[in-house]
Amino acid sequence: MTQIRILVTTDNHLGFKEKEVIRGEDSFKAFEDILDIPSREDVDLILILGDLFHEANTSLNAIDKCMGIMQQKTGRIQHYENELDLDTVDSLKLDFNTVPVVIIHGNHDPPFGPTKTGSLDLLEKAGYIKYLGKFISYENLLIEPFIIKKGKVTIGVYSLGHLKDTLLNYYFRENKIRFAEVEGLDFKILMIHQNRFKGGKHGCPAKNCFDLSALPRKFFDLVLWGHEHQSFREFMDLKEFDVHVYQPGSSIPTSMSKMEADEKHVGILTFTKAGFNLKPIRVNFQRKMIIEEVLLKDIMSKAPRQIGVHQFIRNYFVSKYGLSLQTNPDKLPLIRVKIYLDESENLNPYELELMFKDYAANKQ
Ligand SMILES: [Mn+2]
Repeated sequence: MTQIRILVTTDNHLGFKEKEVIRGEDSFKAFEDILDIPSREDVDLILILGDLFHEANTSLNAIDKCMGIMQQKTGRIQHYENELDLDTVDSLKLDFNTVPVVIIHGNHDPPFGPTKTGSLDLLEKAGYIKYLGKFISYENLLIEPFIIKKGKVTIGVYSLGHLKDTLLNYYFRENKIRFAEVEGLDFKILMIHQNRFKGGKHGCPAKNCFDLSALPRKFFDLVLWGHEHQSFREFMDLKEFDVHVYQPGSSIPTSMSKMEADEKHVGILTFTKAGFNLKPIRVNFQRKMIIEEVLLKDIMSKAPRQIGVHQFIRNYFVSKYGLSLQTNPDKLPLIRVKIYLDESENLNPYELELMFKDYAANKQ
């Protein structure tokens, strides 16, 4: 039975904190781990849902490292138009062991300037990726699917690179964006990179987000959602919108929050003529993230008199989380501790930062 196996990843944020000594390589290490998966898992194709790069004005370092990793792991492929026939993909390969990579841009790596050029255009010209979802105008836009075929299975991938949520909602509301109906598709999927509605007071979103009800009803079998960093291991069944969503989440954390502290995953979607399923895979390279809030009063009640308050706070967290001095800086965790003080209490933040210097990968 024919199977199409697709690795889905997003928000790799290559170049994030690239100037820092300890975690400058984190984004590249996680990406390298992810691109090692296809050789183990018999993957036909990789989809990246935006924010491959952390900066639109991508540094040469980030582009160079990204190309270096792709050269080794996914290789290059000849230019292909609107269809990729996986049965004949071998004839398109420019390098040994190539896995095609299909991508949209996110809010961090959009095309910009008068010529609307971005780093993804560079990668595409070099043969490393197929770049979808970039449009010059959204006035009366008919989005055609990118067709992926293998044996008897045909998937239509509709793509929409990041656009401001309010603007995108406006275009949909005014019926300016439509999706082309194509005969013979077994599955229709949509790749987007937007804020997702996560509830709010009286059904009103707390911040701008893409209005899912704008999508045509029962049109898509699956929406692949980039931009949201929380990593999910299962499909979300959004009943009110009649759609299944898969949100792999970012491959590295770019903020110190509880939502980002969870383990990071990518997913492998397996399509057969009969349906599809998801296998989450943990990203190998990831730092432990410790986030805690304490009242100074509470922890100091256990402190012996002769020890300084800053030192005591450090010792408290060192023993609570089993922190240790590491010979391998990759093993250092990310630490964010909030300490609440009474009016009578005082702490020196610089002194505290110094105390944790050798125990944490992050500077602030
Ligand atoms: Mn984003």
